[in-house]
Amino acid sequence: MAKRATRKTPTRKALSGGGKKTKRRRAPIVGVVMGSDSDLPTMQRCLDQLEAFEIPFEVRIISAHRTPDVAHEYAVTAVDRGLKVIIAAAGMSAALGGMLAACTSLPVIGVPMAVGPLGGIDAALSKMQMPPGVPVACMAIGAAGATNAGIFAAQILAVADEKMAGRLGRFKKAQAAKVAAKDRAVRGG
Ligand code: RP5
Repeated sequence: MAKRATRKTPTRKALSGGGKKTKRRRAPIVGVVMGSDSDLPTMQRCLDQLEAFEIPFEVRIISAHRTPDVAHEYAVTAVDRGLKVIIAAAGMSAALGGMLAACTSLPVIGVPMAVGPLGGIDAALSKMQMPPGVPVACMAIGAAGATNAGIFAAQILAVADEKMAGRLGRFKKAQAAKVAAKDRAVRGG
C-alpha cells in the first residue's frame, strides 16, 4: 500500500531548523520556501531529512503569485544572508522555484506538490521545463520529492564539507542495509 504523506504539524523547533541535535543555533544555510502552509505536511519530510543531516535551515511561506515582491526580496538577499541552497515547494502552476532561480545564482531545488486537479503534473512541468539559462533541479512529485530535496541539498553541501559527506555515506550504507535485510527476509534467510 502506498505511504501517505506525514500529516503532523511541524514543531516550532523544526521550523527554525533547531532540532535536538542542533545544540547551538547556527545560521541557516538552506532556505526551504513553500508557496502555502498547505504544503507543510508534505514538506515535513524535507525538514526531517535536513535535521537528520544536521543542516541548519530556515522555513518561509512565500508565494510567487500571491507575494511576488517578498519572493524577489528573498532571492536577491539569499547569498548575503549566508544561504547555500534554496528548496522551493509549490503546487499547481508552480512558479516559485523558477522565480527564485531567476533572481539568485544559488542552486534551487524544486519540489512539485501533489495538489489540484492535475495531481502535481502541472507543478512538475513548470520546474522541468525551465528555459535555458535558469535551471531548477526538479524532484519527484509529493512526499518522495520532499525527502529527496533534503538529501539533494546535503549532497550539494557535501562537495565542500567532509563531515556532510561522511553523514551521506553513512545514510547510503544504512539504506542499503535495510534493503539487504528485506532481501534476506523475502528469501527466507
Ligand atoms: C501553490 O498553490 C501552493 O504552493 C500550494 O501548493 C497551492 C495551493 O495553495 P493554497 O490554496 O492551499 O494556499 O501556490
